[in-house]
This record gives sequence, C-alpha cells and structure tokens, in this order.
Amino acid sequence: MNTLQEISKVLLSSKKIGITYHVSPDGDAVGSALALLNGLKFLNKDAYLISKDIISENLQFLKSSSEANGKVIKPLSETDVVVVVDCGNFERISAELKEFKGSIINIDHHISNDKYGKFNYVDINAAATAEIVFELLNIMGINFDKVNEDLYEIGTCLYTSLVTDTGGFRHSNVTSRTHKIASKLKEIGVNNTYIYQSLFDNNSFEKIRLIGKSINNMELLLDRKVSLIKIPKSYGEELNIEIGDTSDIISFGLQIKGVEVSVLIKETENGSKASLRSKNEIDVRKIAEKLGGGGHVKAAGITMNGLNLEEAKDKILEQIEKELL
Ligand SMILES: [Mn+2]
Repeated sequence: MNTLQEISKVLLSSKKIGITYHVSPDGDAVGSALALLNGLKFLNKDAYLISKDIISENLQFLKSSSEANGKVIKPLSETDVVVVVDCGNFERISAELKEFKGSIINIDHHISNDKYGKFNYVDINAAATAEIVFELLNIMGINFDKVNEDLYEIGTCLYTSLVTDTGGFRHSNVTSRTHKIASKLKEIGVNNTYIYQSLFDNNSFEKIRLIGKSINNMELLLDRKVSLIKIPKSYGEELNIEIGDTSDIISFGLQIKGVEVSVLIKETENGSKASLRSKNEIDVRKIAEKLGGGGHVKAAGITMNGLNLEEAKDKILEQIEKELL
C-alpha cells in the first residue's frame, strides 16, 4: 500500500490525468470522482473523466457530471495516470484500461480490493471513498477553509458521497471523521438540503410506481427474517421506465421489524442481478462471495448470469439460511 502523500506527489507531477470509477456508478463513485476531477482542475491540472456509464439523473446536479457522455471510455493519448475510485476489482472499472501503458492509482474503501493499481490506497474504515479523496485534496493543497465557488462545488460532490454511502449518516460505517468532514463542508456553505432534495426528492412518477409494484410482490421468508423483492424486466415495459438504480427499493425491506436481510433480484439480459443488505450482524458480503459476488458486510451484490429470478432466489436463500443458523 502507498501513502496519500505518495499519491499526491504522483498526481501533482502528472500532466494528463484520467479519472474513473466502478460500473453502474453510485453516489460515492460519482461524488468521489467528480470531487477529485474538479479539485485537480482547480489546481490547474489537465484532468478528465473516463466513463462507460452515463451518470444517473439524480447525480447530474454535480459539477462536471456531463463529462460522462459515453464518448470517453478509455484513456486519451498522452495520459500519464488514471485514478480509479471506489472500485474493488479491475474487471468492474467503467473504463477500458487493458491497453493503458501509464500508471493506475486505485483509491477505495472496499474490503475486497484486488490492489490492481501501480499505486494503491485502500482504507476500509472510510465510510465513503470521498473521505479518502477529501484527505488527498487537503494533502494536495486544497484546504476547505474559505467560502468560494470552486470549493463549494468540490464540497458538494464530497458531501453527496457521504450522504449516499452512509444512508444519510445512518449506517454503522459512519465515524466521527465522517461527521467532521461533513461539518467542514457545511462551514464552507455546502447546502445539505439542496443535496438531499436533488438526490432523493427528485423521482419521476413512473419510478414511484415501480417502487409500489416492487413492494407489492415482496415476500417475507425464513421465519420472516428475510425480505425478498423480484423485479422482472416486464415491470420496466409496463411502467415505461428504465429500471436503473434500485438501491432505494431494497432498503424498504430492512424497514420491516424483525427483518435481518433484504434481497432484491433484477432480471437482466443475461440472467439475474442480486443485491443484499443486512441490518445487523449478518455478513452479506460472505454470502455474495460464495455465489461469485462481493461488496461490503452490510451491502453486497451478485451478478448471476444464466439464472432466472426463481433460480437466483433459491441459490441466495440457500446461502442465507446457512448464515442465519
Ligand atoms: Mn463507496
């Protein structure tokens, strides 16, 4: 592992820097990447975003999010360094890096990180990758100690990461450092209400109907300790909606008294894709890893190609049952 001082030096001595994140980027991936991107630009660095994904609509209020337009999916020529944030595995990077000859910097907080970079910094105690990016920016000379438009934009990206990766400062990954950073960002004028509304009070009517339809088919299983939602592709067609991020839907399962694990399985082109959330002690990462997936103790995911929703459900329940004993 490297230090953030070493990584800061590499970045400050690089001419052209690409930044990317994991596929289907969530709030932390996007917020961390854009905070770093806007920070490097603030330091007059030639930095740009590489992204195979389009950033989801509720994150498009973040500065420079429009750089993810589907056009830059691999490093531009003469790029010295590509920074990958919030991504544990090389295969999950939202950029084509197989032929890249420069250095990769891997900045992340996932326990299951393959250290695929030439430079690696993984802090599993960070609630969000943005906590690491905040520190890195400070080391590079960006101090969040005055009110200014650029710092406000960078701070808004960082705060968005903190809010999304902690479930609004609710999950057990939150530390005093998380709140200290949030406090610092609030001091320079970052608007928590604006961020919250942009993120969460910004759904289409169709999305709310999708939530309703999904909750309607929720099952309580294994002694009512497991909630399970299946989302077939047909829901998207019926409601005329692209079924994108469903992390808000899975959280409804955990709101039920006595539920320990919430499962959501989506039908995909190649089979199924499952997400798991844990309320207390159960390690869903362990369950996901047994089925070829990964993630965090309390939030994990599995791509299950070749399995339909029912088959995926059976496989997952079999593993959860072992953990519940
Ligand atoms: Mn994250």
